[in-house]
Amino acid sequence: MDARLEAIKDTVLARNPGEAEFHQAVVEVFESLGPVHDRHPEFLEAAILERLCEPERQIIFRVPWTDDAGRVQINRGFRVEFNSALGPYKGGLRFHPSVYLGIVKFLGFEQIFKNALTGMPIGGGKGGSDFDPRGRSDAEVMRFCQSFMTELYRHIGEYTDVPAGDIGVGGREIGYLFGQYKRITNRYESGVLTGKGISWGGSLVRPEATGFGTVIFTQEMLKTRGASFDAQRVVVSGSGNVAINAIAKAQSLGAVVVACSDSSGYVVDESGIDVALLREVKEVQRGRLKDYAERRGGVTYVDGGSVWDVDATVALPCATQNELDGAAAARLVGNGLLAVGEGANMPSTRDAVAVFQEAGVLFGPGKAANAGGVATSALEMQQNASRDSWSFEHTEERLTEIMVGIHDRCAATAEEYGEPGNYVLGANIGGFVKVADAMLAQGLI
Ligand code: NDP
Ligand code: 2IT
Repeated sequence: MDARLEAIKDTVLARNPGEAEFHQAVVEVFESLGPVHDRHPEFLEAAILERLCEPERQIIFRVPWTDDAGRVQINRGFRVEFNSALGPYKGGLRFHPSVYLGIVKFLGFEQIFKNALTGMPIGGGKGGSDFDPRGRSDAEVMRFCQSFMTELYRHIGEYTDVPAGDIGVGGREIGYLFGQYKRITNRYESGVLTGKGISWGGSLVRPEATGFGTVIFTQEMLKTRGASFDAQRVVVSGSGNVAINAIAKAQSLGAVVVACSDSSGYVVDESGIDVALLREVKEVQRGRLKDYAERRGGVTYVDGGSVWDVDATVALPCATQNELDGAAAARLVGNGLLAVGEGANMPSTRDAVAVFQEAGVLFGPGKAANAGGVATSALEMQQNASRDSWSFEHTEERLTEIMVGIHDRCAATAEEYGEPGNYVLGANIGGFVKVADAMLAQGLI
């Protein structure tokens, strides 16, 4: 790392102790930014990096609620409003027991650059709670969401901060959150949340957008080697919103997705995952992948283990951070891997990224490859602002244009900085310069 940046990085790490994931995200970005500061010493003079690493605002609050047995439960809620240089804070809410400030900050930090890369007018933020929705009734989830919003409502707004979904937060949760916001504020402020239901202000394609976008980005990377998804053997991790829609899109382009996973195990389905059945088991019944395996029949279900043991030509990690380590990356490379498109945020460890890059595997980092979700959220905001709703075809066309644009911008930036094919460098520099320019223009705030 550039020595000037190293000193700033050390200060950032020291003043945010114990936030391992945030440290990882910061270090990865800083490693790309040396050459930018050679060209733009004004960024150093204006302390752009120091300011970027310090969220504009961090909110931590108590979320009390009662479970179905009448017992009082207490969770912790977070919203980190990281950077508003390009637009209102924008980013999802994650409900998962592992959530703590370090996770929310890594996600919010990544979101700044991701949102800049989309070319849409959105700043970066993220939030969530250590609430675990798994095994909770609809009534419990509703009471939790209502309590969460009873604090959050005062911090958000169409022009201020616009949350959406992430792990554990989908259409059901956004519905309860929106209902409570509307009730407290007495405003039908559609643009305050994205990922809404289609009949009450949501956008077509938003549910599919992250997974679809990841595959579109990966397809663009494959094209640079004269390849496509057709006949690729694909492994996807996770079986949630992003994973299911990545599987659907990859298979629609002629790939065979032979495996996917959840936190309990993975399934190998050599004839290709049955997306309709997977949707029914996961989205309608809120079941487990094991249930899919039982209903599908003739497939292998592995309890525990690593889905990355399954050989593939394309890997799409779509579950969670640090789920693919150096050893898994080496196994995948040994098995003939061509490309990785990150549907999740930071799913590959730093070791894994190094293994992929040294082996010449096409590697699309999450902040570029999974930007289709937030980009379509921005399209939802556009539709809300103009009180309009677009067709599926039109919205998907916009998503495709945006993903191809992100790919091309990352590729062109990597080339401009002398490292053609390095999408990590391209994404970090491309996103950073846009935000840094805006921060410079807006003065010391
Ligand atoms: P979902 O809650 O719909 O699905 C998450 C999936 O990942 C589930 O299969 C879950 O398994 C698995 N998973 C979650 N945590 C772990 C863990 N600690 N270990 C192993 N498996 C785990 O979330 P999404 O699909 O929305 O999100 C997946 C990833 O994509 C996240 O990294 C998210 O930040 C990222 N992302 C999401 C976007 C969106 O629009 N939703 C946009 C951009 C990125 P189980 O059910 O067993 O917990
Ligand atoms: O990580 C992400 O980009 C998301 N969870 C989606 C954020 C959004 O505002 O749609």
